[in-house]
Order: sequence, then structure tokens, then C-alpha cells
Amino acid sequence: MELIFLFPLFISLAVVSGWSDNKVRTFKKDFLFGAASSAYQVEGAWDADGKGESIWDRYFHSNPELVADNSDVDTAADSYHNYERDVEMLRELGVDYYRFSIAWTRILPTGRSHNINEKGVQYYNNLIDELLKYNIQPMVTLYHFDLPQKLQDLGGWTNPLIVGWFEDYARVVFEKFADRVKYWVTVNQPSSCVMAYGEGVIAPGVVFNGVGEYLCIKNMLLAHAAAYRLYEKEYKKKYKGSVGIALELNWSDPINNKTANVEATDRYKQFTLDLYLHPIWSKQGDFPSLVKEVIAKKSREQGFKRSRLPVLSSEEKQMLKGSADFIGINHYTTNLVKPSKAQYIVPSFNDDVGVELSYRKDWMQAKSPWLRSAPYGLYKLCLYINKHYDYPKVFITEHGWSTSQALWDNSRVENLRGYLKALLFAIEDGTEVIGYTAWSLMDNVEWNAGVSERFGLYEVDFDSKEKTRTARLSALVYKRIIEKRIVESDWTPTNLDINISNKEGRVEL
Ligand code: PNW
Repeated sequence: MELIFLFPLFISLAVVSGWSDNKVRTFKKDFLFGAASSAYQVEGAWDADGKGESIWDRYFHSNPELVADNSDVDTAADSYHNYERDVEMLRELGVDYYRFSIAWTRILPTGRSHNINEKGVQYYNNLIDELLKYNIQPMVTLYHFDLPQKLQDLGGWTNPLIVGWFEDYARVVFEKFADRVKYWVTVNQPSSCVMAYGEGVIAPGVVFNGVGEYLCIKNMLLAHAAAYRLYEKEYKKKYKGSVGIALELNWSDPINNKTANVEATDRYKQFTLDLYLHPIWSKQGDFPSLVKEVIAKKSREQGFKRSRLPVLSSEEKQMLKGSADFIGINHYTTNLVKPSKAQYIVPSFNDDVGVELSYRKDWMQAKSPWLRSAPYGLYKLCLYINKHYDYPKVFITEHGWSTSQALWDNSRVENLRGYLKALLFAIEDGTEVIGYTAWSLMDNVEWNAGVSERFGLYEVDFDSKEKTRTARLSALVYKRIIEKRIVESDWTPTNLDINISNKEGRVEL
């Protein structure tokens, strides 16, 4: 692998990881700290109390061998029965909010809104009320990968009618919970469309490279906008909440300064960042022109009569533009980029982007093969967003690190500290960050990886009937950061005992 580096990359590494000055940077009092999970990954109880089947239920039940470690994904961390303990953990950490998602099929078993499952509604009422009892704000994600199977039977995210189905679902959720929920995330990571409807390597496993993913992306963005507009029109005045979308926004740099690598990196950014940001936050709206041109040209050369990237009508562009109160940033890692040789399936998203990714060998490696620690990437991502989209409000809706099961998770602590320091630099340089969300509150079903890659601040003993949760070192360090509002480089507790955090200094929202 080529590892010759760009001069600017060196500079930014020095600025962000060198921390050459001795200035102590603090998180202001009103900066929010939280932790996250998602329904499928923690709840279990996949068919309890009238819950309908989701695409992940179907996907794993029909192909059990796809769960890498053969773990019990149907039970997961059993948060359906353990939500009180989950809230207790949040109180131990002293966080301001909990980001969790609603399982569409728990509330609407068939996906359609004519049939509401009140027991499912009750579960989320219980969770929300338990959080609020302790002054922890709920941040609710409407959709985190678990589509009702019934809707998948009609094409799922590739069917444009899903925009309406999602709006109807959002209305039910807002009617039931908007009186108590002030932070909303419509959809999590439309970039997952590539694996879900292009490569078919996650649920629903539709292999339709180069076509399916773009239909999914368009419809998911429009579904987001429909939910945003609904809230704006019918709930915002009364409840004054904010609504955003969570995007997977990782950083990338050219592997070296050769023009071809710089160009490839620009293209990669447009396909992985601007594809989602541009329709919502740019003045012009629409998909980025480079993305439109590349896909249109390739489609023509491949014999298609029209571009594989569907167009956005002027009405759709209008609906999307400005349809968010904040950018939810899910940031995990950084990649180095060079152009690819002809090596991908034609047509496919990867062939359209046309790059090959690598990384620096000295970037710490997580348990997940795709995940390496390069904190400067978060800093540079924030600056990129500020430059291109004029200093929008951002919420770090996810950032995290995977390890083995161990409780003394020193690598997670190092990763957490590094990224929070980078975030403090980004804030100092003008980024408007509302809050930071650690992924994840607890170990959970890491999709196809089962429970073999642990992301939790709390370990979950999946072999125990109770799914016992135990604080890791990172939980204590995170708690301390939240209390002190600074990132110390060397604090280590002598043991892993953790108590309910006292709420002094906690902001009233
Ligand atoms: C997120 N990447 O997915 C999801 O929102 C979570 O459900 C998931 O558990 C978590 O991150 C950890 O994987 C991502 O390749 C998957 O950079 C892959 C990437 C980023 C986010």
C-alpha cells in the first residue's frame, strides 16, 4: 500500500492530535451529551405483544448463517424487558439525552397506519416517561434500518409510495409522543441503501447494483422531508421540537498529492457526503452536479436510455431544501483515497464512484474491520461542512468504537478522548455543535456481525438470561468528561464501580 502523505494531512494531524498548546478547552454548560441505541439492535422481543415482522427479522430467519457469530438476534439485549435498567445506566453516566429508535412494526405491525398496536405504543410511552422522570431527554429516531416486511413486499424503499407510508407512520408517532419528545431524527443513514438495495449484503438483501440504491436514496430523502414538513406544519408551533436526519459522514483524504488522487477524493466526497447534504443544505438544492454527471455519463456508455440516478422534480427539490433543523452526523472513521482500476461490478455504486480506499497503518484498528481511529477527520469534516454549507447546526448523532468483550476498554477510551478533543477544536473554529452522542449505550446486535463487535459503554452478558449490563472503563471516563466538561488525557479510576451521577451542572432543557 502506498503511504506517502499529503503535506496538509501532516499539518492537520499536528494541529489536531499534537495539541501543541496548553490551552484547556471546555464544553460549554449548554452542550449536550448523550448515548444511543437502535430498536432492532437492542430490543429483542421481535414478535412480542403484536409486533410485526421487519426486514431484519425476515432476513436473519431465512438466512441464519448470515449472523456471523450465530448469536441470538431475536433476543438481543432484551431492552423490551430491561428498559428500566437502561435508563438507570443513562443516569449513571449523567447524560442529557438518550437517542433510541422506534421499531415501525412495533407500532404499526403491517407498516400501514390503519392498524395501531397499542401495546407497542405503551412500551415507548414507558421508556419516554422513565427517561423524563430523571430529566433525560428522549431523542427519537423514526427509522433505523428496520422496515416493515409487508412494505418490503411492495418494493420497500424502491417504491416511491413509501414517502406517503412513512409520512403516515410519522404522523402516528408525532401524535403519540411529540408532547414529550423535543429531538427527532427522521431516518438513519440513507447511505445504507447501497448495501441494502445495491449490493444486497444487509436486509432486505436486494441485489440490484447501480439502480436499486439510487431509488432507495431518493425515496428515503423524500420520506425524511415529508416527515420534516409534517412536523413543521402541524406540531412545531405547539411543541417547539427540532427535526434532523442522521447521515453517515466519514472523512477522506487523498493517499498523496497526485492530481488523480485529489480528484478521486473530491469525487468520493461528493458521492458520500454531498449526495445527502446538497439536496437539503445547499442554496441550489438537488443532487450535486458532479454526481449527476458521472452517473448520467456512465449510464449512457452502459446502454441505459436514461440516468440510473433518478431526477428530483422541482417540487421535490423544493420540499428537500431546508428540510432539517440540524445535520445529524454519524462519524466513525477516515479513509485514504486513490482512483480504482476497473475492479467493481458494472454498473454499481462502487463503479460509479471509482475509488479504492486504504488507511494509515498507524491508525489504531477497532474490532470492526472497517473502523480505524483518526480523530483529525472529525475536525476536517466539520470544517468542510462549514465551508460548503455555511455553518449549519450539527448534532453528532453517533460516534463510537468496537472492541472485544473486555471491561477495561482502553482503546475505546483513547478513541473517545481523541475525537472529543477534535470536536473541541472544531467548535473553537466556529462549528455550531448542539451535542455529542456516544454509540452505543450498550453492546448490541451489530447487524451481520452479531454480537462479535462490541460498541457499548456498557458490556452486555448475552449468555445470561437477564442480559446483565456492566459498566466498562469508557463509561466511567465518559461520565467524568460530562461532569468536568473537559477531556483529560490521563484520568483512570481504580475500579469500575459506577453510581448514579449527581445532576449538578446538568442543563435544564
Ligand atoms: C452505524 N462505516 O453504521 C449504524 O447507525 C449503527 O446501527 C451501527 O451499529 C454503528 O454505526 C456501528 O457500525 C455504520 O463503514 C456502519 O463507516 C458502517 C460505517 C459507519 C456507520
